[in-house]
Amino acid sequence: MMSELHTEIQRRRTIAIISHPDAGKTTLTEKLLLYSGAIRSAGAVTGGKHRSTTSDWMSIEQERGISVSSSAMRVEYDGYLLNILDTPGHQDFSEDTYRTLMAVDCAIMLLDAAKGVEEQTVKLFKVCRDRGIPIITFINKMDRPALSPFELMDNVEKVLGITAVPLTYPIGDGPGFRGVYERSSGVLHLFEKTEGNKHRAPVSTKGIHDPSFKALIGEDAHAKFLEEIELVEAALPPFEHEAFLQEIITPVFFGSAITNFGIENFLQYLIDLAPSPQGMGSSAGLIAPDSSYFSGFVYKMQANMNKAHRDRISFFRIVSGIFERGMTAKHPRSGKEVKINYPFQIFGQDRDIIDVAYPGDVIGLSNPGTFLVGDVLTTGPDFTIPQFPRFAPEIFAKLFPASGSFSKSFRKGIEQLGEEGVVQIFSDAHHSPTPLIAAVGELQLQVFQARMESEYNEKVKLDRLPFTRMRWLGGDVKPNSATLTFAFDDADREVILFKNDWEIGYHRDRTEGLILLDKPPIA
Ligand SMILES: Nc1nc2c(ncn2[C@@H]2O[C@H](COP(=O)(O)OP(=O)(O)OP(=O)(O)O)[C@@H](O)[C@H]2O)c(=O)[nH]1
Ligand SMILES: [Mg+2]
Repeated sequence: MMSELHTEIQRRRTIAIISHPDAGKTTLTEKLLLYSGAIRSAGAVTGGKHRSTTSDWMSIEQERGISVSSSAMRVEYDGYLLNILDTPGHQDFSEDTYRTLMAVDCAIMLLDAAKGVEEQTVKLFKVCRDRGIPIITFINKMDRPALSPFELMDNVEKVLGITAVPLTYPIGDGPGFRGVYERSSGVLHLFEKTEGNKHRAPVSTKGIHDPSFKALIGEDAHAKFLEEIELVEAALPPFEHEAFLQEIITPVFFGSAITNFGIENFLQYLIDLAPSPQGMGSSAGLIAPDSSYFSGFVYKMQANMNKAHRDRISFFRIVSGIFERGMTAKHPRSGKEVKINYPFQIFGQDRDIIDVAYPGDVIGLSNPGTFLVGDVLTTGPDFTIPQFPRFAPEIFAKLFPASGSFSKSFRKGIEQLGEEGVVQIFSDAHHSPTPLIAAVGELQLQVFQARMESEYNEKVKLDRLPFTRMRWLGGDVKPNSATLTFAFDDADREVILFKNDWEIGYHRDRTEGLILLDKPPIA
């Protein structure tokens, strides 16, 4: 039993793919699925007519070609099991991305080779650092004119403060990008494009002095390339796995997800580099993956993943022990025992019932109404995990059904999408049926409207409200003002909406004992 658990832990890797919008996360995810054999032909996120990838399965994602929600995929490669979580890059959806980062042991940080480290990458990098997640860097879009490899590595070191150690080195860039040089073996991996990039790119491996390689790129380019490699070997620190795990260095890879150049090699490195499932810090101390009891937590909710089922799935990361279908576990938040009869293995939009799962696995649970993000299940001691990040909303609107009638599906849509965190839902001071919705960014409102229409068949109208701040009351003292707008959150805690920071300060100065919090008070 224990040795089964150890073996299964050792062969698992749970990894999130993160970056600034548009660096190619979804495209890379799709290609990792292709190269691991999980899919036969890769869909694409392109400007073209056919837009479909495994991880961007929502219709709004396919229409717009951006990810709005994180998704989970599982692949098997070389005897290893990888749980790959693709995340949205846009900052309006970063709450979802931050939650996903709670569920992984390693992150792939993508950079656009022409742009280097971008604003959103910096924020996500910091979250990984805070959580102690080691980071593998993949420099993508080498098939486009790129910054030089040295500029890119310098950029990573200066902006992020981590030592960049390339394990591969690109051969050319833009139309002249041929493949990558693998430093550990000294071997060149030269690729050829395929029609539509749907299938594996044919690869040939050669030595660096091979005459056919010299002929391929030309004598001058060859001489320059040899010089660069010499410089790399002389100037760069060696790669040390321990320093990577401690986030002192990040291994760097170069490639082009769209043309499949540099992917196979990268997949192998992912398995070698990424740590196996780690324990989780909790109120009961560190929960080790090889604990004798089963435990884990919900990091995400998603409604209507599958038109045939129309249900809500809780994405659950297993932290310790062996999970078996039909087992009963304690749900400490409610104090109840929960039986899990329908655990799923998730693959983008698809799902299969699974019978057994191990630490590191992300499984889908369908227990309607039982779980919220952050909930724990355990067959051992009760524990809670650190609070999930919650962002203070800055955009507010009053919500109406366009039809004028408050139907059952209107209420259901609000409840379920609110639970998912697509937007935050508040009721007004009179608990009237027209709720207030709150969001961090504009795109969230658009996604909410689109999903209300496509998933709940409800056209909704939003009347924007002139507020930019919301605060929870941290005590009994309330500001005495007839002009302020009060509301209640999903747990019936009172909040106040403000037009700006100045207004917050104004009331703080005039009301003795007033406590205003930008996060819900901890119960
Ligand atoms: N030239 C080139 N384009 C690429 C490459 N990888 C992705 N793209 C294109 O870049 C655009 C964005 O790709 P996505 O994979 O959707 O990027 P993403 O990081 O998932 O974007 P978000 O999830 O919205 O943050 C698409 O048009 C892709 O076709 C690449 O290696 N080379
Ligand atoms: Mg994406």
